[in-house]
Amino acid sequence: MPMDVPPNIHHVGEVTSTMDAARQMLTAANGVPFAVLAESQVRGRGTGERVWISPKGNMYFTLCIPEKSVTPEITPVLPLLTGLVCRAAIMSVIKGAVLHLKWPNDIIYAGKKIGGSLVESEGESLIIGIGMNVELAPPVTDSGRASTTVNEIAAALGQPKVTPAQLAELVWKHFFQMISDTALTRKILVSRFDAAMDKSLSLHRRTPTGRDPEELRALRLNEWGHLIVSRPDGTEETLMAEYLF
Ligand code: BT5
Repeated sequence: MPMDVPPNIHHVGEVTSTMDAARQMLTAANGVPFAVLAESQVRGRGTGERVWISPKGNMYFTLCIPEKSVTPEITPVLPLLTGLVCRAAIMSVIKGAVLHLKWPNDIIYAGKKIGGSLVESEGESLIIGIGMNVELAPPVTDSGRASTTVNEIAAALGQPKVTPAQLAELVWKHFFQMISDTALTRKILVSRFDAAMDKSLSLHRRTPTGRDPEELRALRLNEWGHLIVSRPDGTEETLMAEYLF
């Protein structure tokens, strides 16, 4: 995949979810990378069928690429790559902003959530959904972390507002740059994510009804991109697929 794939982004109004909209366009795309950028979603979703609150004003973006565009070594850590891409996109447009990541799929600023990603597949395509709060920080009611927006960071640093379309183009550019980097191994990617993780956050396992009271702290990632956490008693545990608040 060449480094500079020109943006092929379909702008749409309200959709159920850009994941569904992208699936409907897959056959017509015929293996050519494309993305869908929606104004709002009525059934935006997070991982594990959680709700992604999707009012007009934020970025609802789904990128579709042939699975062969990503090396097999990187595919299992695609959520980590996507987080790094989103962080780089925001930091490229808001000078001096320092964003962090929360394993495995959240973009964090000052302890608050700006966005997250969701990786699915269909046939031989990867479908990568990214939600980022650009203008509106919806109140999060399910014991999730408080939210913030890209434009709150811009305002705090005295810089111009960013639009969802501008951010989507930057995500596209950084995504293709990263997957085209032939020097990028899983080990390098994992160590970059590790360096960008906010290790000060108090983490809680999600349970079917809320959150587990045990407070965990991120320590480091192992070479597979799994998270090693410390428990309150100082013991360590490796998490592979758990989702954390
Ligand atoms: C995610 O899931 O963070 C992945 C979000 C992916 C959304 C994009 S938008 C484009 C594409 N189309 C879709 O339908 N989805 C993708 P997860 O880590 O499971 O986080 C979900 C949790 O985040 C919820 O349970 C809430 O606690 C919180 N949340 C929901 N909406 C939020 C928002 N707008 N801002 C901040 N936090 C939010």
